[in-house]
Amino acid sequence: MIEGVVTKAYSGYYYVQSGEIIWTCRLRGKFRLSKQTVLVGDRVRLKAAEKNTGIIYEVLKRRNQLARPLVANIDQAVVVFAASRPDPNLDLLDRFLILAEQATLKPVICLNKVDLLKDVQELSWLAGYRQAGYPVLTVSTKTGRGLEDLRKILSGKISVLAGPSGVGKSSLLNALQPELQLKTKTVSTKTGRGKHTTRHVELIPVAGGGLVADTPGFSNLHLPVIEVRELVYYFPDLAKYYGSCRFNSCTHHQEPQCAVKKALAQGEINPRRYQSYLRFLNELMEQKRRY
Ligand SMILES: Nc1nc2c(ncn2[C@@H]2O[C@H](COP(=O)(O)OP(=O)(O)OP(=O)(O)O)[C@@H](O)[C@H]2O)c(=O)[nH]1
Ligand SMILES: [Mg+2]
Ligand SMILES: [Zn+2]
Repeated sequence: MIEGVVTKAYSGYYYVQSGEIIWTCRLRGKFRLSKQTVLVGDRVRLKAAEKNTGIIYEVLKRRNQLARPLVANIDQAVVVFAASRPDPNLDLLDRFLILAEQATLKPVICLNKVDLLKDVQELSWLAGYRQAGYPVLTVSTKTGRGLEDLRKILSGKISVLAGPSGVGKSSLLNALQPELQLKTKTVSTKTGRGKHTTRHVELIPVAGGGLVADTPGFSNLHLPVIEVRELVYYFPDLAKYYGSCRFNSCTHHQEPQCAVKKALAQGEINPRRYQSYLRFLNELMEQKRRY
């Protein structure tokens, strides 16, 4: 048996990298029966057939699994937004951070297209994420700014580039490795949105070691099923305080002597992040009422 990593899954075929060879594989029949899914990033065992084709017999235990984009065994999630065209959707960013925390991934925030700004300092919301402890990169494929930082972050790890359509995920990989020639498309001038150019998740080797997944953009994210009282754990900037709330059952909304609200009042928590927390709290309560 040969062991390798699934780098792409496409109309019933699985591409498995083992050393220098990419094996084009089908699944053994029992997978279809057991409905077990095979994801990009999965480590698998395959039996070789002719001309670098094979049959996948076994999927090894997953270390983690990210819900959107759907990938397994990732070391790091880099969430990409554009400074402009399309404008950053911070609600979507906060949702993605929750999905990443749920998969026990440490997210890195990458703001691309900073060449479209007069001054990065004007983005006060970025500081809120730095304050929350997330690493933030400001980059541009047009000017080359920050690309070395991105290269360093990707090197030697298995990473996923996630984010809305049109923010420049594929462009960033092309800028780091021009030989990739990944397809990119201009953002629609009418709607200001991307055109969903990348259609499949694909793990790509990074020069100097590591793999990075280019992925299709998303425009909405559902919150995972989380207990209302546990939501705070997914906000590291709020979670620092909740241990000192008066009530164990505190949801940090209307309860008296809430340490989170006290920190907010003292300017230690970014108000925008707290608003996201309340919005998601509401959404989880709605979810619970419906089911
Ligand atoms: N001004 C500017 N434009 C950029 C930059 N990076 C990418 N673009 C443009 O943004 C558009 C979208 O880029 P893509 O790389 O296709 O975006 P994507 O995130 O891969 O989009 P999907 O594959 O649809 O998810 C292209 O027209 C790029 O030329 C940048 O740093 N500055
Ligand atoms: Mg793309
Ligand atoms: Zn509280």
